[in-house]
Amino acid sequence: MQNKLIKIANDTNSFLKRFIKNQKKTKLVSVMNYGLFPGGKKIRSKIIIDIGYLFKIDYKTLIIVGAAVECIHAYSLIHDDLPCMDNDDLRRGKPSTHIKFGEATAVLAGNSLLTMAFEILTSESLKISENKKVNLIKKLSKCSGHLGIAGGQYLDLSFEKKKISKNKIIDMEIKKTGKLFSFCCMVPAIIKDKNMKEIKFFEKIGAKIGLLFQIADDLIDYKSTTKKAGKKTGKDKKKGKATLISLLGYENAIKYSNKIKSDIVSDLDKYGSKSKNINETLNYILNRNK
Ligand code: GRG
Repeated sequence: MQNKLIKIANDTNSFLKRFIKNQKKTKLVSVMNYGLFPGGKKIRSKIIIDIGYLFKIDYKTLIIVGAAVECIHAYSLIHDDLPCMDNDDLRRGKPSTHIKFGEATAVLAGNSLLTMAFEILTSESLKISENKKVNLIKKLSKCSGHLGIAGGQYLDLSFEKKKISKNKIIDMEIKKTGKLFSFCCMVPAIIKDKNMKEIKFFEKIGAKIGLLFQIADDLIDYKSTTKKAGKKTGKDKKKGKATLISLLGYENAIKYSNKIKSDIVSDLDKYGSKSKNINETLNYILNRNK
């Protein structure tokens, strides 16, 4: 698994470096590079590749769409670390972007990464029809805005230090984290021109993967160390974050995440042995320590 992630990370970063090199150099681009490279685990790209494998989609196409997703993800992390959001000074084992370059510059680099995602999806290097590009952009923009990541982040901040129900926590986590995973899971079905029903099926799989991912992330915050995680841990409790661990307790949150994992595995059972790659990724998500 680790070797596969390293290959995907190398291929994604090579694409992104080439893409940025072909643009005019600006001061802001070096700040964007700081947020993007070497980057994180590339788990979202791995999921695009795994689901793409179910439909035999060309690897390069999937890497390019994954690169766009990684830009949105890097943007969300830069903004998430700002003092007005989660106020974290360490990210991916190095000072957060605003610590290194200042808040205003970090905001602008984040915004520029957001728009770069859409530049990538419209670029000529992505060899799919214009119609499919529009469909990908439609979904990605919806997953990123008030119905998705930004809306989920708003709920996350507004839930701090309040008693929040399980359903509301799940809704917030599916928006904040799950929507980008939903997009990743829908990409292959969109590229293969599948019908709405099948696209919706993958959207739901992505929401479950996102929830699983967020619970694992909360478990890392709860039990791991800053050194291992490359970001500050033990923050959720201090900030009074509404998480499934704070509501259900550590053991029950683990039980719940195992149940979500088995649900996803049985949802994908119909793809037979082709689903072994995505199943391997689910195990990685649950057992990772960073
Ligand atoms: C990005 C549209 C948009 C809006 C910004 C700040 C914000 C609004 C949203 C924050 C979303 C956020 C940070 C969700 C948490 C997701 C999460 C668990 C991130 C960690 O992902 P990993 O572990 O990170 O994949 P690496 O470093 O490995 O890439």
